[in-house]
Parts: sequence; structure tokens; C-alpha cells
Amino acid sequence: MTACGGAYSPETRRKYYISGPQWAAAYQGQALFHAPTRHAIDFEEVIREYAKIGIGYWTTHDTDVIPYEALLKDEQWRIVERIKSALRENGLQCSMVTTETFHHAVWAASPAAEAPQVREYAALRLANTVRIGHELGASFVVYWPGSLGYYVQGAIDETQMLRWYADGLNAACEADIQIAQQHGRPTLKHCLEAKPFEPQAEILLPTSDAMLAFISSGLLTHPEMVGLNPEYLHELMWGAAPRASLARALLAGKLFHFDINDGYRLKHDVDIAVGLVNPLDWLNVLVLLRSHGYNGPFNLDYKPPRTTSNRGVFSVSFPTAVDRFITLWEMAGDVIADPIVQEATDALKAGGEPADSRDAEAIAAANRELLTLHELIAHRMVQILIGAHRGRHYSV
Ligand code: 3MF
Ligand code: MG
Ligand code: MG
Repeated sequence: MTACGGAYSPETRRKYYISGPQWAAAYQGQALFHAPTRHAIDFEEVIREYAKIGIGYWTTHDTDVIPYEALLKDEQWRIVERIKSALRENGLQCSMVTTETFHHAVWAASPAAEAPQVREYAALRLANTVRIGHELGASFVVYWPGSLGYYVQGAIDETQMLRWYADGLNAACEADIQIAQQHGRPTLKHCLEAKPFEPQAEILLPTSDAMLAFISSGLLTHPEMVGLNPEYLHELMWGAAPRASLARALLAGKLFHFDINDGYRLKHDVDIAVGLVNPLDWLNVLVLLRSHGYNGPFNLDYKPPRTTSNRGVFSVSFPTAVDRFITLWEMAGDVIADPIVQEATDALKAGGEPADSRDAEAIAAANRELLTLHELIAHRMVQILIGAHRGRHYSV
């Protein structure tokens, strides 16, 4: 890290609304074809290490911290008390909670399965997470319906399953309204997170756009409480331009929360840390978010690679991810304030010489030279990304 030129201080890092998930730091490197490469760690260690790095917010699934046997029982509140002490002692806040509705066998046919018992259990779990969220002082609750779908088609009616899924969300919003009132707190922001593939073979809400349609479908009783938690890689996975997906969410007023990471198009969910694969695209994304005043959390939903050790998770993986994010955020500010980008953008918006508005050839001719500025702006962004805008030596 020192050889890399140093790092931001924990104080600087804490100024950003960056959250560290319990599951990301505790991930042991396992997958279907991969054995774990790291030993298990508990939430006390994760919270302590995040505090040292300067990650000011912590997020969790209910089952990252509460075993299934303790869920919905008195025992879970003893764990919640331990979490509260760990957060307090380390000066962290819990910003988001989420219900695990994908791992346990009970979700094999999804949380909106045919069996009423499964849906009843799902509703209990969602309300319970809302209650835990209020207890921990969270502002957001996230839903990743990755198991809402099927492996083999024909048995389920998609419209029915989506209605049942909406019933679950409606119950969670109703529970939130009551629990928030009891706590004297505002209701939580309920955020849907899309992923196009995994763990079901076919997913009913595979993209952020599908979720926007679902939110405004008329099935939700409180659509104003429900928005999105897009994940950068989940959009890239289906071939989207993440910046355009985020723009659509911004226009709908639904960009509540954002999972940040990186990876490759049309591959599985490799969850690489932010900026390690597509730094230029990330710079573009942050220019969009900065210029539209996004002020929600940036949630570090990535997986330290299997080749990183337990020590490396906190000495390299998390601090470097945070620092790349901050550097890219500052560069986005440089792009927005850059006189060349500004002048070129203004010139493009002014348009070319006046031309007869019924004459396509004349309009194209008037703008032909001007449009070269698109490529100049792209060049300028690369210069800002690699630092060449500060001047460099040309060797010829
Ligand atoms: C899966 C994810 C999830 C969600 C999490 C929050 C394990 O690909 O991205 O992380 O972010 O369940 O609801
Ligand atoms: Mg995610
Ligand atoms: Mg992911």
C-alpha cells in the first residue's frame, strides 16, 4: 500500500456515504466449483476492521448475523444488542438491512411460492427485517428477488407469482408504517435489486427496468416507498450500459441505493471491486451521479477474490476499493468542472449554423464539424482518468 503511493486517511473516507456489507468482508471464497480459501469471521471483527479503514456504514442480511434457529425468537434480539454495542463502540452506523430470501431450502420455489406457508413465512421474515432495521437505526431495506423465478417452466404462472411477490412487499411496507410510528422514525426506503441470471435459471424481475415497470404496475399499495438498489455489475451482466440504466432510474426518481462493484459483460456475477475492470465506465457513471445530485449510499457489494488472504481483505481489498471510489468521485468532479469539456458541451448544445429546419442535408452539414467534439470529450475523459490532463511529455 505504501509502495502504491499511500492512501486516503480514515477521516477522509468517513466523509463519504460508503457502506461495507457484512457478507462481503465475511465471504470465504466459496462457490459451486470452489472451496473456501479464507476462514470464517464474525460481525464484531468486520465492524472493528471497517472502523479502522474508515468505512462509516455497515449493511447486513438478517442471516449474515442471526442463525436460522434464532430468527423470529427472543434470541435474535440478544444478537441485535451485541451488534448495537459493536457499532457504538466503533463509531459505525447501520445504513441498510436486507432479508436473505435465496439461500435456505425454504426458498427453493421462491419467497412467492405456491404454498401459502412459504409466503406467510416470507412475510414474517420481511417484517422482522424491517423491525431489526429500525432497531439498528437503518434508513434502507433492500430486496434481491434472485429466487423469484424457476429452473423448469410451465408449473408456475408468472402473473400470479408477481402478484404474490407484490403482496409480500405490500405487507413489509404496511409493517414499516406501523413500526416506524412506534419508533418515532421515518419509514425505511424499500429498494429492489435486480440481477439477470442466478440463482434461478429464469428470473421474473431480471433488470432495473423490469422493476421500474413492476413498481408502477398498480400491484403495490405504497409505490412511493419503493425504489431501486441497482448493482453496477448486475446491469452490465445483461449487456446494459450501466450509466443509461442509472439515468432511467434517476428520471423515475427511484435511485435510492447503489451497489458498487465491477466485472465483465455477459458473464456470471464475479463481483470484482469497483474500478478494477472498467474504470473509464465508472468515471462516466460517477459524472452522471454527481451532476444529478445523487446522495444515497454507495454499498461495496463485491467479493474479495479467492486469492486474497484473510489479512488481505482488510489490509488491501477494502481500503483500495474505497480509495479507488473516492479518486473516481473526485475525477468526476474534475470532469464536470473541466473547461474543455464545458466548452465542448456548450458548443454542442448551441448547435451549428442556422439551417432550414425542413432540410435534413443542411442540418447535418451545419453540425458535421461540431460532432467531432464527441470524440474530443471522450479523449479528455481518458486524459483525466490517467492524469494526462495535468500535462505530459511527448517524446517526439
Ligand atoms: C447478489 C447480491 C446480493 C444483494 C443482497 C442485498 C449477496 O448478487 O448482489 O448480495 O446485494 O442480497 O439484498
Ligand atoms: Mg448486490
Ligand atoms: Mg453481484
